[in-house]
Amino acid sequence: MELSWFKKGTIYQIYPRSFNDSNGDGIGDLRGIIEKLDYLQSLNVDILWLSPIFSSPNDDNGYDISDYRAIMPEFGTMEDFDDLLQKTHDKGMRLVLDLVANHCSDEHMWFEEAKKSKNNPYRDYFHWSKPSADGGPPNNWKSFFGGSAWEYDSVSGEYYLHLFTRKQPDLNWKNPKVREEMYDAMRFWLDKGVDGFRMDVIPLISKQNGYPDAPDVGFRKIIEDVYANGPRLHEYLKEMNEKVISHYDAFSLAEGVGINHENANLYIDYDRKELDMLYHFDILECVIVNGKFEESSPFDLINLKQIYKRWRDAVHEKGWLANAMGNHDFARMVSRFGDDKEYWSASAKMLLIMQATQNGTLNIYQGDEIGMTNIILESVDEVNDVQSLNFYNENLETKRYSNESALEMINKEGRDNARTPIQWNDEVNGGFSKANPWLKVNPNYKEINVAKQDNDSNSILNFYRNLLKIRKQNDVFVYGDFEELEFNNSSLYVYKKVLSDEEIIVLLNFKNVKEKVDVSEKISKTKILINNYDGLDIDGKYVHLKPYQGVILKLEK
Ligand code: TEU
Ligand code: CA
Repeated sequence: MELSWFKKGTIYQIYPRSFNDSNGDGIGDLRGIIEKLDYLQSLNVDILWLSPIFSSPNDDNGYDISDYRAIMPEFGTMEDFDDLLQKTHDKGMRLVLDLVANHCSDEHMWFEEAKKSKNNPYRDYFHWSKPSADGGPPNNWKSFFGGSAWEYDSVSGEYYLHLFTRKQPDLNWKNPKVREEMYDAMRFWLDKGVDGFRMDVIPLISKQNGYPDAPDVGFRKIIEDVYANGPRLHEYLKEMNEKVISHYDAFSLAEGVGINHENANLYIDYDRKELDMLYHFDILECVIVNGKFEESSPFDLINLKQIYKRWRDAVHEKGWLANAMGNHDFARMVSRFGDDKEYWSASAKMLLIMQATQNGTLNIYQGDEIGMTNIILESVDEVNDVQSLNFYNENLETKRYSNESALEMINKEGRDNARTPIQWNDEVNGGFSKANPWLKVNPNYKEINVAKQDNDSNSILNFYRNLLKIRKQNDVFVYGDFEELEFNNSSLYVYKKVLSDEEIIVLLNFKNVKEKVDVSEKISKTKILINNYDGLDIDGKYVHLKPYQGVILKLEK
């Protein structure tokens, strides 16, 4: 097994807009991140991943890039970036950027040129198609953010493809010039010393020939079968690896939209030399049936265990996964999978124990280390996220739900939940900014903030610090073989990890009541390595776990 720095390292995702505002304009920025590097180092994380920091009109908060080699002025300057990179490295951490290669902004020079005429040299940088016979869009493809994926261009009488918003035209990867442009942009950052890329919706870059209609199946299935995994995808990924990534000590992390456990190895099998790792959507979407703001299913622990198992079995020794339960696209982890009220602290810690002991690179999203929770937006005027707004506006027309229900759904699942400013202290705006922030601060900042938890040895924050440190010292967390115990237990997740003579046993209670399990024999020669409560209640042959209790036991030699 190849032991690379990115396997053992913990990734911490920063959403720069919401992280820390250094100049008082209400928007987080690069200097703001520099100010917090000591804090980040104190977390014992190793790799910082920045959501897009490039020039952008911010239709989708930076995921619509208008210049791949320029820093968004709101975030700072290139000097600020160079300084951030240098200081991150000085502290022994790595920095990775977000590569949005599937689409750019409609305000990118390429698109501005392309729409001038059918003969423009940039025309073929994008996907254009004639209207269908009735004058409508060329096919039935839907955008991820609602409505048709095609937008009419009156100048040429053709439609262009945008799988996301109409301000995010999809790039045509069939065009070798597009590929070279993207590789050059990657080299530009890698030459500066950047340590890799998280690759936004990378499975979507190759489109089906002739743009055939999608079958009438759920949206998730359409993504897998039609939008992702296109005919030339792996050729492009190999080329990207061969021409760019392989020349640097840098990794590629795919956002695994549309990747399932059956085709995952095509992306990450070491021998194929395409991508280094991926994070899939099965955990992130385990309660989502077809798509966000639609029907959802209740959380089911056995289902979660099955997902982890089938991915473990599928990629075992062939490739590597990253593990995430939250990011800027989903509601807050503790609100979705834990209990953000009575057992807030215990459940946030328990969820970390689970992720830190699963196979794969641990991926943490900003704010989860202090247990930040979902926010309640009081009216649609407070909503920022384009996905949520599109859903709301579409619903105004279809009237499928009442406006109140639509807002409730946004509050439950919407992306703004994860994007509220980081709560640094109990001062105005949670210490994020002196000015009115671009997105409302969660009013619970007086109770939940970094400063308060910094001084509390029992806090979620100090639990993260401690667990991440222990993880670094115990290779079994990362490389151990996973052995499931009590698989059919729907309240408790119990497993063992073994690496030669190192062994840990993990006991996790996913219920808000006490649960018992008979593992006394197995744990007789162990000592507690980490525990989110004081003490472990062992009575005869049973171990009793408190609500959301999580414990890691280590076999004593
Ligand atoms: O996300 C792609 C993606 O699949 C998400 O749109 C996801 O389906 C959705 O948020 C969950 O309901 C990436 C970025 O992470 C996201 O922020 C961007 O909006 C999107 O690509 C377009 O670049
Ligand atoms: Ca700022």
